Amino acid sequence: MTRSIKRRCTTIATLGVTIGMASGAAVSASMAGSRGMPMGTMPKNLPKAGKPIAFEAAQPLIEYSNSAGMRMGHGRRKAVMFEGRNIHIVMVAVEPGSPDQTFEIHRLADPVIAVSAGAKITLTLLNMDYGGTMIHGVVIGKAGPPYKTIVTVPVAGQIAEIPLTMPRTSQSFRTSNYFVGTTTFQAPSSPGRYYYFCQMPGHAKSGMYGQFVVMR
Ligand SMILES: [Cu+2]
Repeated sequence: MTRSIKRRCTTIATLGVTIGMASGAAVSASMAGSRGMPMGTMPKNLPKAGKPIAFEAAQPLIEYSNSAGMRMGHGRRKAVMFEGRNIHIVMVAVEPGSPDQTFEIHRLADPVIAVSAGAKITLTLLNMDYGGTMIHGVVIGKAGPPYKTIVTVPVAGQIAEIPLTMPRTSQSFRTSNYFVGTTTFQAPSSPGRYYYFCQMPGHAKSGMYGQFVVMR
């Protein structure tokens, strides 16, 4: 085992403990399975908030979301880890085929997101949902479940917020336009557990949230 792989396994084992994974061995095995995955390229010019984009413009964001970071874990113990000082995360709100009121990364619904402490993070939300009330945003802070119907923001320990974004404009995915929100923030300098959730009334309460873990 090379030193860099050993270091990485240690990091992941630490994270595994943090998020309650069964064993270091299981974590290492799942890590091995995700190595060498092709990674999408982050589009250079992000769409402006409130300006709808076409399906063709949404595609690169979806591809990036499905490939960036290291996917770990199985079943309910699912996580996507982002290492480094400069991190770009794209979350999709209700990717096609996903359950209602969920966030997707790597097509995992509401995975644990793990980032390096102190990293500069650009977080982008692409809303692929459809329907009048399927408005979604993201808040990251210390406030965890259970959530009330209305979660007043800012919450305790809030570190990031993407304002509510509108649902896609038509039933058909190909002819629809999509709304995107982006924010940039710095991850806390010390390890800790935070939560990301949707601030649209009722959504976090219905399960639209996940853990946001700051690693060493
Ligand atoms: Cu929502």
